[in-house]
Amino acid sequence: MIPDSLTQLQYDTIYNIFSLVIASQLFTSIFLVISLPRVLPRYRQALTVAAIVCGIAAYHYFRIFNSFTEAFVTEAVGGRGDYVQVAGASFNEGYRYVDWLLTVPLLLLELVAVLALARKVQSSLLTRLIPAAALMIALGYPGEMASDNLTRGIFGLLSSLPFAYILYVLFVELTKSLDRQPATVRKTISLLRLLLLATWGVYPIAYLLPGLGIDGSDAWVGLQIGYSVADILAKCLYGLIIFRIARMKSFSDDQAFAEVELTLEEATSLKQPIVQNRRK
Ligand SMILES: *C/C=C(C)/C=C/C=C(C)/C=C/C1=C(C)CCCC1(C)C
Repeated sequence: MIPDSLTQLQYDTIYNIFSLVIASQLFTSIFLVISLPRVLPRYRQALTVAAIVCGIAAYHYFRIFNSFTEAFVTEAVGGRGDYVQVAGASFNEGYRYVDWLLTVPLLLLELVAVLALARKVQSSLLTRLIPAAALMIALGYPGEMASDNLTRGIFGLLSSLPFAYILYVLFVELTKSLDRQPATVRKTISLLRLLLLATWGVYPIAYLLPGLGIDGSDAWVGLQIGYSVADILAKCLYGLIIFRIARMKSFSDDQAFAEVELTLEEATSLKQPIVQNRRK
């Protein structure tokens, strides 16, 4: 599905988007590591995993970026002209799948870890979510690498089955554990879940583009933009919301910590829900 040539505009757009993804992933990762002391120890695992996810993605985007600049070249003076694939080099679309195979299960781990559920509930969720996530990515890979639309369609469909199962676990099973979370946290978790749905939903749509009869290189550029923007939202923004949840839970668990971290006014306004939580 990789086109033989790209216009100057298409090349520049992809080049700049990849660069944006590297900066976003790298610095979100650093921010999350620096922010570890700003939550209670019991929530640090979730933040560590979030930082690792962004770090892994930053690494893979370096590789993707290099693969892209090696695969497409122009002969035009000053680089103003079409870019064509060099003989002997090709853009490696597979890097994304290596990245997702690691990061998608970790994103689900992040979510479950920040909830700090009872150990049994936690492991029951994870033993279902993690294999389903790995299966979803593994089944998508042969479709993405295939050069015909039929193979692409079949594996896309197969990969959608574990995807549907993940959504079922998150929106039906997980809901049962939410009523034990503090009220403010519950709202943020629902928001996070919607973000997950909205951003993860972009991947299968971008995957479909080459099959929709759009001109080859336009569809491919659309797919790269779709995956890249979704990666920023599903990893960076998601990680930052996890951080916010961990902060809120830290404050509601420990008044002394809230008093150190917040202004006096903010800490006092928290007192009510904290007392209620302690009683439970
Ligand atoms: C950070 C990367 C993330 C969150 C990647 C998520 C990827 C998906 C949800 C991919 C799903 C796919 C389907 C449901 C069908 C077509 C093939 C895939 C792999 C694109």
